[in-house]
Amino acid sequence: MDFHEDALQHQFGAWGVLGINLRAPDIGAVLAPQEGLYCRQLRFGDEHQTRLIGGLLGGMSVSHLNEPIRRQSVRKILGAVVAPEIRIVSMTVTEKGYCHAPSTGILQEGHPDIVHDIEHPRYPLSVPGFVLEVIQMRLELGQVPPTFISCDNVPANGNTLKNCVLKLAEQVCPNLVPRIANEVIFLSTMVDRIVPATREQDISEFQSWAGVSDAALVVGEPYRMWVIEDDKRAQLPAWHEVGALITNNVHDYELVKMRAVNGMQTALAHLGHLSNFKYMSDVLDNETFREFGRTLIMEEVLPNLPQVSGIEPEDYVNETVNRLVNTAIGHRTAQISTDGSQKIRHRLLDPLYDAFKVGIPRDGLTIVVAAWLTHMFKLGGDADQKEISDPFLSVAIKVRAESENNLSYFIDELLKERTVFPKWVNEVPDLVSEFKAIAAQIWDQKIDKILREYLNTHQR
Ligand code: CS2
Repeated sequence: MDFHEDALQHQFGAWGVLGINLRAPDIGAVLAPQEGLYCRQLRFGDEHQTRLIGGLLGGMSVSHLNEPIRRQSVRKILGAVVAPEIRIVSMTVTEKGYCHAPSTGILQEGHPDIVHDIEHPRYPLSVPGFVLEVIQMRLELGQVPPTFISCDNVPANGNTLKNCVLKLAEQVCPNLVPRIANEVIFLSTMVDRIVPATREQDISEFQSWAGVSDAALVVGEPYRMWVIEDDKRAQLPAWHEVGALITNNVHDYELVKMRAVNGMQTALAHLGHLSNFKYMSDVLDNETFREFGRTLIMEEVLPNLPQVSGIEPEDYVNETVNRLVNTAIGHRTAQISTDGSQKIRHRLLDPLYDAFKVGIPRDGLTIVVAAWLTHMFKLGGDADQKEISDPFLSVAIKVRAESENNLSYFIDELLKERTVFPKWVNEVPDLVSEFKAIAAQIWDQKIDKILREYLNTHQR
């Protein structure tokens, strides 16, 4: 919303925003008493900068009270989105929201929400199901569908969404497939700002400072970057006038951000969570962890990243470290570790494979994947934990039970899961045995020792 507010300030136009939540919380109920207004607060150290966001015209949410009410709320939302004045549907869905296999990017047709949406396309549960229904309704009315803009951490997110929607359309409305493929605009974007889930503590601090309570408060860091795929057919607000970059090179920006920023976050979040650090700033406060994160990205990831204009690689990594140090935003290691199975391919596994192929060090990446496997072993043994959710957790719980607490067996079995792990994981020489050896040490609480040894052999 920040870029959008800037764009409205720069060039006011008919570009209001309707917020829609397909899952909790009920954005309409939260925003109604505040007349659609909320604040976003950027924090770094002791500094903060607060802005009242005015471009949001209202909010709607799917109700999950029961199925008839859910269906009613879904149709109401679809009715609002299908109105011709809606020209853009931008979305930030989590990695799992695409219902695709992270290892291939292809829609999982057996996913329960997709099975549902094939049977009941008018009352969709999934994001691809919603998008398809909006497109169908617009085309039935003889109107141009809106432009879909994906704003999340799925690489080639626009294309991924398009492919998922097309795959679903093959089942639901095969006659529309060519029109969707040729006429509907799906834009990919790279978006970067750390915005942790708002805590009660943030709301009460804000209240003491501002004298008013804001139930919809958003707290984030000052840094921001938004890179949008250039498609001359799309009509967009003046985002490009206020710092958003429109380019036909969005993929390279995504790759750099995904592997350097998100890669470092995921690596340190899993290691940090296993070491009982609550916040990322606590992890970064520890010199061994911080230097491990920096060295890992500098030596094992940067050499395989493309050059993109405006980004100087080493400065970018140092800036990333400085962003993660930020103690003023409470980014929980558990939040980043959530849905790790959906994140590790692009953030850690692909960089590991690339490092292996060109023959540069990959031992740090091996450590962090081993940490993720150990993390899953730990979570798989604790069916009652609620801190971290992951669609893959049920598999981890099952395999952990079958393993009779044998970590090595657990790793062998987990690596067979092709929705998460590409085949090459079992083909890179020694990789699996390295995972097992490191995981055993991590399980013995030797993370600090492992990271120190790594740093000793990677003295810069
Ligand atoms: C984080 C991201 O929770 C996560 O997976 O890695 O939300 C991250 O903070 C943003 O992508 C930063 O732009």
